[in-house]
Amino acid sequence: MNEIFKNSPHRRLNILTGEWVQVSPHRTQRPWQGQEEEQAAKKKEEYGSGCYLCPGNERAGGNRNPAYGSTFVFDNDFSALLPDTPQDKHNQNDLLVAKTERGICRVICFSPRHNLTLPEMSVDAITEVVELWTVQYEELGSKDFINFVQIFENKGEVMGCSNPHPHGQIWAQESIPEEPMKELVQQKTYFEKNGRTLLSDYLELELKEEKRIVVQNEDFIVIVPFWAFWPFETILISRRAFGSFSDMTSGEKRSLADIIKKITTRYDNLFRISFPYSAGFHPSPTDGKDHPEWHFHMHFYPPLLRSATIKKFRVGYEMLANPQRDITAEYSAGMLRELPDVHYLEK
Ligand code: H2U
Ligand code: ZN
Repeated sequence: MNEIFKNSPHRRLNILTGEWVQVSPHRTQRPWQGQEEEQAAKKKEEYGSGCYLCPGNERAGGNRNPAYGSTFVFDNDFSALLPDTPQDKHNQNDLLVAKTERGICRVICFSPRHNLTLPEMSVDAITEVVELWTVQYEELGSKDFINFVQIFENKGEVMGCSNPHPHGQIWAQESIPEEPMKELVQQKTYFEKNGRTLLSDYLELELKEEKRIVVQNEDFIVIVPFWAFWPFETILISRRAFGSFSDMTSGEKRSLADIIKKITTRYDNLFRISFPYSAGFHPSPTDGKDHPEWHFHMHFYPPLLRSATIKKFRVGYEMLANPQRDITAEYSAGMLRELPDVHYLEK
């Protein structure tokens, strides 16, 4: 890429969604401030008596958790989607359009220990979480009316996470939701034209250029995507082109656990805090069709910009016109790449 792009306003195409991001690198001529507003790391208790996710405790809905020893999954007590919704459609002059939506929402506890987060868990323990995601993807995806299984984690209060106990969610539903739908269109178009998955060709280019790669292992690579919108956004892509959890070998499952530990550790090390984000997988749809175009990946969308407390706001121009960022993807990738693999709390 020409030097012009280093210092001049430009737009970058998100090839997975077909949408553009405005990049304004000239605004970051000011040097990196790097404040480390270290939040007093109060060590939380291993068990929270008031926590609705801890083993043996009662949840808000009145159900009681078993004394689970590793992972635990339950139907969300306040599910946004319900499996037995009666089916109906509404259309008034193509102006007022609605349809009912069936689905299932679940909550997954990653560990019985209240005071852990993914980067603080062992690769073995994270592998158990990967196994559970696989079982859930398969069980929910095999249901007739479930065409997409969205697995995700909200981490940190700024991301609206309601409880520090390590957990994630699953929303499985009838429709393919908006983000995966855009990715389906883009990946399909590319595959039909080139006979290869969009992300394998993208990965090949990134491996050649190297400047946006954060960390990699035998089976997965984490990149700050060329089109990143969030300051420290990353995408985790499998080296091998496969579609979902069901296609992973046991070696790849362990590798996935390993790379998740590596990227989340770097995130925590960046500002020396438990780094907030929303992250989730995009596996192939479970609509009963073949998806040779679909390439398994995971997105991390962290809201922080310059320190533990300075967050990027999606306001003004971004709400009304277009997503925008200042620091380039290359710059963010460099910062994350230079951080150690060992968690700052682990000495
Ligand atoms: P977060 O991942 O954003 O923290 O959300 C936690 C979910 O847990 C939320 O969807 C559910 C909420 O409905 N929940 C239960 O199912 N049972 C409870 O006792 C409290 C929270
Ligand atoms: Zn807890």
